[in-house]
Amino acid sequence: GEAVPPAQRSSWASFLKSIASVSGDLSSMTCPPFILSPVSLTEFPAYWCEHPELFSAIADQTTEEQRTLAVVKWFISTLKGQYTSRNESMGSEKKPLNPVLGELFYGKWPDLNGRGETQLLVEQVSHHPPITAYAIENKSKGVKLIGHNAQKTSFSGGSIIVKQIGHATLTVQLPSGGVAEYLITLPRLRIDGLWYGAPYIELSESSWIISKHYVCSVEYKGKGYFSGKTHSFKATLNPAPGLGGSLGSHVIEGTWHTTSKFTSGPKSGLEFHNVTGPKEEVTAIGGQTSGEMGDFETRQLWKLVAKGIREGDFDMASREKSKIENDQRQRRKDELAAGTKWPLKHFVHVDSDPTYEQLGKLGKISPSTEDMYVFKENWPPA
Ligand code: 0T9
Repeated sequence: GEAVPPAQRSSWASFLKSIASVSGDLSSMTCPPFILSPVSLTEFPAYWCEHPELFSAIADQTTEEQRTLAVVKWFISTLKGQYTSRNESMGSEKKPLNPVLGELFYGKWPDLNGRGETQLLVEQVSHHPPITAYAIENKSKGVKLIGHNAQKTSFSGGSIIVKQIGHATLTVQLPSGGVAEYLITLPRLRIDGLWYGAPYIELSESSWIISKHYVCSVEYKGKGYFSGKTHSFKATLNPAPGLGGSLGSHVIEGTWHTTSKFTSGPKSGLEFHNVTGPKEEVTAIGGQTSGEMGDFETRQLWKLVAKGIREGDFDMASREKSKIENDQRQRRKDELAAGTKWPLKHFVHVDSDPTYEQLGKLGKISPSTEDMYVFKENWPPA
């Protein structure tokens, strides 16, 4: 392909050959250097809050209908960062650093214009398969997102198909004293452009946002489908079964990386979301404070590997990466010998999630149950 540096063409070709045969987990495969990203997957949950004001606005709504629309608007507005930002910052999708067990990333978005501070906490809760758990919370507004994600990959028609495993739950503390809960599931990804060495993501199939009042399905299509445009979506919001009455239905259509509008319902014709403006990067915290997070803070841990990748010193990058991997292997060996297990810091694994099961029934969600990582609430000391 055109984007592949001449010296790396044969290694890219053999990488492509091997992904066709390896299925399930691509995270630990060796790639040619041009496709490596210096950023670990533990930093990805920050994409959920690139628009902190949309996250906090969820708390400011006064009706179920408005609150649901605010949740959907925040969700759709995160997709641009989640799925196109590596193309924008690095020219194509790249292979992220594969987090080690116990890797941590903490961050925050400051209080501005009364929206309150939002905190981010991420922990790598499994290495094989890779599973990342996160908590994002705006305490002053009472809005909290807890979730985890993993991927199952396969190869089909020249593309990598990524099935996302895991889900998130958004909770909102209501002035009445109650709590509104929203189950959020994740779309399927297709990674195209591999042949040319310029991978990019398109979303497909559907994901859901479900509360006890509303069921919202989001359908994703790429070029050549209902709008003919890349990154198209159609969100359909309907009152949960048996809850017609005062709750209205809405359909929203557009492209998730730009704008969308209501195409059916009482707001038909009005703009829904618009992410053509600036986004807000997270401020990483703890990278400089050793001790509490120590060497497991992601930017600390990967510092020299990332430097090597950024500066084109791939010998250093791979040497430093091997050091990290050897250290991990030794830790697992020691734990096995001692009959101990690496303790998770912020999460507890449970086999099923009642919120997922109950709300999931209202949509066409499979599987019917999923495990989850319960957040222990021991927020890092300031
Ligand atoms: C959760 C997101 C996820 C993580 C990444 C598939 C992928 C790892 C998972 C799903 C976030 O909320 C959203 C965005 C991008 C996803 C990554 C894209 C990607 O390519 C990697 C996989 C593991 C690879 O690195 C495949 C090999 C590579 C050469 C293709 C660029």
